[in-house]
Amino acid sequence: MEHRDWMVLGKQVSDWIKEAADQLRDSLSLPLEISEKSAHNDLVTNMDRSIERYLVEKIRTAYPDDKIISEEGYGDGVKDKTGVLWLLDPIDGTLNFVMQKRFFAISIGIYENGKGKAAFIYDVMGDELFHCLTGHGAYQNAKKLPKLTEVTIENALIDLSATWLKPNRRIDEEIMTDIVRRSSGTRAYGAASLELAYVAAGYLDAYFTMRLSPWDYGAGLILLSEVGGCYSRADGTPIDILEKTSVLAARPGLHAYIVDHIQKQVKKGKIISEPK
Ligand code: 2AM
Ligand code: CA
Ligand code: CA
Ligand code: CA
Repeated sequence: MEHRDWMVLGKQVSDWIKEAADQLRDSLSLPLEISEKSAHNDLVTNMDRSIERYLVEKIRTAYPDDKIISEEGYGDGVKDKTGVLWLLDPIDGTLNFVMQKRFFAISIGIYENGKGKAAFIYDVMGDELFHCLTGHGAYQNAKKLPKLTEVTIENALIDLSATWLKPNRRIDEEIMTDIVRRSSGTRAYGAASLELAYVAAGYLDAYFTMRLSPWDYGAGLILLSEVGGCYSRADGTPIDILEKTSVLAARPGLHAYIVDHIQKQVKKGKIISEPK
């Protein structure tokens, strides 16, 4: 493989993202074409497709040997982690994009032979770029993010996507009850990449969700690693970046505490299972 200048790539990707974000902001004054995917609240718009097409073309032109996993179908059918792999979500938080016209992000995580190398999560309307080149620190715009410290559950703000509170077969609703009751409070923002970036930035102490795809969490996990955050599947086992998975991300210490809690609940017979 060619020697890659990650600094050059970092500047390039930031530029592409800013251009794509301009297109997204401009689109807010135009009519959107919206269609449903798996459910009434699982949407895709013409802009999800057009931004993905735009970014995929940039990547393919600059780095023709790289592989891409992306949400809207312009990427590759990727079977293994060898080489350079881009995990790309053109709009993370499509429901927010459609309903709120804010709080959505462009998310790009880049892995080399399975190891996180670079991450970019751009809050389009907030004009906030979270990024890192592995080993060089994580940034929120120009501000370097400090390493994460520990926090007790009583002082923790926990982000939970509430979808699992609806009746479903994959998780018992009570599995997190004690954690939630003991915590300082809960939040849910509806854009997984930003929620992971907020854990990395210390605005949230933990994020827990039952079903994400590689393009949702790819960048966020790299960013989190760079500041010493911890992550795993709900039961504490490792995440495979080619798979749909539950994600539990948190400050060190708190992560172990929540995993331990979930494992005890499972021993008592509560159900938690991974997405297919
Ligand atoms: P998306 O907007 O790119 O689809 C919403 O709580 C968060 O979960 C968003 O980051 C959303 O990404 C993600 N998500 C993953 N799978 C989803 C699904 N099937 N339906 C809606 N949101 C999903
Ligand atoms: Ca989607
Ligand atoms: Ca997403
Ligand atoms: Ca998306």
